[in-house]
Amino acid sequence: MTIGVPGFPAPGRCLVMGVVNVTPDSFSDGGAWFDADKAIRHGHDLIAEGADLVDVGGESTRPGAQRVPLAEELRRVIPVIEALAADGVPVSVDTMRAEVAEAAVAAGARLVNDVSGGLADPDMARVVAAAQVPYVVMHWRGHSHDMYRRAEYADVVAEVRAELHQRVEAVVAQGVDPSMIVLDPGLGFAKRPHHNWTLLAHLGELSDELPILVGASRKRFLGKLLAGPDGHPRPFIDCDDATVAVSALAAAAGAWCVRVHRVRPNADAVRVAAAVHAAQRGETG
Ligand code: PMM
Repeated sequence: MTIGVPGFPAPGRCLVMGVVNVTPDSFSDGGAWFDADKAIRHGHDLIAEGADLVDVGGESTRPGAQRVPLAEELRRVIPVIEALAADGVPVSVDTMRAEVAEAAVAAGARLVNDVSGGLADPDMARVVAAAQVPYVVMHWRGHSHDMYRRAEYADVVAEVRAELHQRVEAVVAQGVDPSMIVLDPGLGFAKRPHHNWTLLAHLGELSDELPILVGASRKRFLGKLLAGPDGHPRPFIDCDDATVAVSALAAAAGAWCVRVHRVRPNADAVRVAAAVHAAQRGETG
């Protein structure tokens, strides 16, 4: 059973979040939408392809990435969020900074997606609580520049679950409404490939009551799985079919939302998963 989130549709299937990276250096789309007009157009295109919301981010979190100054992050994302929201597009903001989240909500963002789960900025939970918008709390162990150093787990599912629940307790203590929280295992963030596969295999065990978002799209662990005979990982751009497979499996496991770069095939995949689920319940389509 998929658990819902206030303010978002409950269409009886996993939702699809389309990615709009307003960055020059994201590993997954390499600066294609760095220009604001292009980013806005891309957001509309993703909605036309079936996205339920678009996630606008101005800071790359690729492994090894350095931080972007606050003013630059604001300059990148706020005009894009403002324009898309004014056109009625449901927008989330992908940021670790409270000031960016606050400005994004004022510009019309309906959800805050924080890959640090509130750890990067002590003011984030307070801002989200005041804004009364849903909040994605992702599993995170530190900034991208050295995150693989922290990819040590004895039991990755138990540790991610416990660390996420500690974050939930912390942000609820700062005023965030528990019914507004979405959990994310943080695939690729301080995780080796086998950690990501294990988390996907046990998605349903991450929480008994909170909705789950999965971000696997174009990530390196997919490229590594699909390495050719020479052992070189498949380039991220050729990992969209594998992303679709993950979306179908995540949706079948009850995920609330998948975060993806190519929307149409992933929107198809979550509909397939929903049709199978309905048939399992004896409902005919
Ligand atoms: N991954 C990236 C960025 N933001 N947000 C959430 N909630 N979950 C993720 O897994 C996630 C994210 C990195 O991917 P990108 O650079 O291709 O956007």
